[in-house]
Amino acid sequence: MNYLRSIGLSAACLSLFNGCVADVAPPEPYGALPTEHQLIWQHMQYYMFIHFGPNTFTNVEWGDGKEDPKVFNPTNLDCRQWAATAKAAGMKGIIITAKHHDGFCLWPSNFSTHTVRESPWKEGKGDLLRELSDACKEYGLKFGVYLSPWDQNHPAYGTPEYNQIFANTLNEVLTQYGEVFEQWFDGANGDAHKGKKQVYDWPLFHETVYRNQPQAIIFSDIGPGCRWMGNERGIAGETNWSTLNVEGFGPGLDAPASSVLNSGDKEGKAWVPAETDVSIRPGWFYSPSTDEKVKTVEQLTDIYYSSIGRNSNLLLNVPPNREGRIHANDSIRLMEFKQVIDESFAQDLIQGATLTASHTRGRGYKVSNLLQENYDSYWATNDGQLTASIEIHLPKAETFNRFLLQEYIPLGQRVAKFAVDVWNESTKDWELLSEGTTIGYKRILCFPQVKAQKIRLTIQEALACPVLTRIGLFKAVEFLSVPSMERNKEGEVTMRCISDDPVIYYTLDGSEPTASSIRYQAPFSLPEGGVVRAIAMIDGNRKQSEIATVRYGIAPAKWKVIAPEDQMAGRAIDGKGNTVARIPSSSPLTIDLGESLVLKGFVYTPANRTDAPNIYRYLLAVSKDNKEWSVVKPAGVFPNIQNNPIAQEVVFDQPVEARYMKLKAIELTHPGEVYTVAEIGVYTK
Ligand code: FUL
Repeated sequence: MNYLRSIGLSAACLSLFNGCVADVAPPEPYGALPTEHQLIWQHMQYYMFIHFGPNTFTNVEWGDGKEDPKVFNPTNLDCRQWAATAKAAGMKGIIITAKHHDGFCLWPSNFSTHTVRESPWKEGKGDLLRELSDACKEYGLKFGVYLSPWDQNHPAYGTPEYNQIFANTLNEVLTQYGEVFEQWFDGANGDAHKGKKQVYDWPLFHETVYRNQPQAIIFSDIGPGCRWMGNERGIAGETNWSTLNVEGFGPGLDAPASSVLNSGDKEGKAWVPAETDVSIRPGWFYSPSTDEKVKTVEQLTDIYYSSIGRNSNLLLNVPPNREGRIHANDSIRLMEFKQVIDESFAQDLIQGATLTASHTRGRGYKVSNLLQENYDSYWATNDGQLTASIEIHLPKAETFNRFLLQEYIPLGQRVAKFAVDVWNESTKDWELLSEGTTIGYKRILCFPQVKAQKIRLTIQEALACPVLTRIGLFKAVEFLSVPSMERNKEGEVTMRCISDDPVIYYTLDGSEPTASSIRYQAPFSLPEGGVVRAIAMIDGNRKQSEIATVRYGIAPAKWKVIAPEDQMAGRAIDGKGNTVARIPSSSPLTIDLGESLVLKGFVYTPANRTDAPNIYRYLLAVSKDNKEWSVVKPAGVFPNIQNNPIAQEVVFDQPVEARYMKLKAIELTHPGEVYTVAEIGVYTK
């Protein structure tokens, strides 16, 4: 009997990842499951994206493939500096844009004549993929490759031959540089509606990847390895299933709606976890104009919680500059960000707590497993037991603002709804602290600081018996929010700070604000525009926020929309970026500036949604009298506006004098009867 029992036990142990003494069989896996490689990838959590190429040197986000390769000439390129920065930032790998939409190859490809070989860098003898893959090996980082199927340079693009050529280039990057952990296929295609059409041979591309790099995770809108999470702002869905229904969908134009990519599909048939790709700067490529616009530590920390804290990996883009180095502003920010995360999660306040569960599967699945760092030891309930609660009793009352949960995903993603309560000693009752839907690999709930000794997690809905591997409680660093600014149509600037009622100081000459700058007391007038920089301080100026910098053009006080004659069109010039004008596609937007101005450029702020019908191609004309028009931009493009709908600043080749301005939409991101304009501005300085 004993003998049989011991055989039974070891069979249960062997059959499971749980690696512990289990006297009951482990839960059956549920639904779609991660592969071994997807699991390894998920544990990576955080890695670097590098956008580098001709666009680095030309101030554009999307080159058109006609650039002279001579523009690519980094003066002091150092991939070891990139790798050292990524390593010090706590990242686990680097993915490089080996070929972006302009077709320029960062390695001397035999299948293109638009490569580093044709550039002056290292007299055409350089190979950037070699240098970066070597640096990654040296620093113990994984190496990944981005390749854009959309290619505006290759003469074969748009013909059936192109697919094989693309597979050949893929073959080159996958065979010459060692192991590739992720192959990134960009679904963006600015020629999708007009221009050259190419039907991609995805089975051929996938086969090429898996033949050479069987472990590689293939990224695209729909995987199969991991998926785009639907926006470039760093915000994964609060509900985020790692499962997705891919049947009938494809990458790019054929992808599911971005809202679906954002949250995945409950009970989706395939395991395609989310990856959050976002840039540390407003654009993906370096530009000197964004040196002061590197995301703040507070913004990066918010992104951490809305990506890694919501069951997604984080792919953070850090674009090297024209020297070929990561700019100090970016690397300093990365280190500060790491310090905040390290500090926030250094001490798990749950250590020493007593945990009691309403249900437990049996030996080997005990609730105290949740306190262990070991991912492979977990707590579970019996099959069919889909709800449960766990009480956490801390040795003493603690103050915390984060609650961390992890599911044991080798057995599938299960939890669909849960709540966290704290025990109120005065009312002698539970009080709801926070609620959530999915957990997945990692979920971090954020809430204002609370002090409690007893906390309760209730799993209210699960697709199969819950299987959790970790609970954590933390007191994370809280920021004094940067001041937010708003300017109305008349040019009056109002500043606000959401936290703590601080003192705000600002400057108008571009210099860094300090406690001796102008103290904000009431809205002030800035009709001619300029740069406003502001900082918030509390505690006798001991605690400071980061600095907010906003550049304003001339205020639209005297402006009128003269076409179309719809009152709603006025929203395009009301000074508010959150009110959106919807203009009939056939109608240009014509604005009377109320006086003659010398214009140096303009800015189009689109509706901030990836599914909005924003302007992609446009024509811009100006006039002194509303009769004779001269065209300033006959064929303008707002690159990447669909995926990254941020303000589009356009600088004119030379200043023009005008009283009237006409913006005509030539092509929309989503063709239809209307297009959207949140705001139009002009620069005169
Ligand atoms: C987008 C591209 O169009 C951008 O240029 C960038 O590469 C981003 C990561 O993906 O779809």
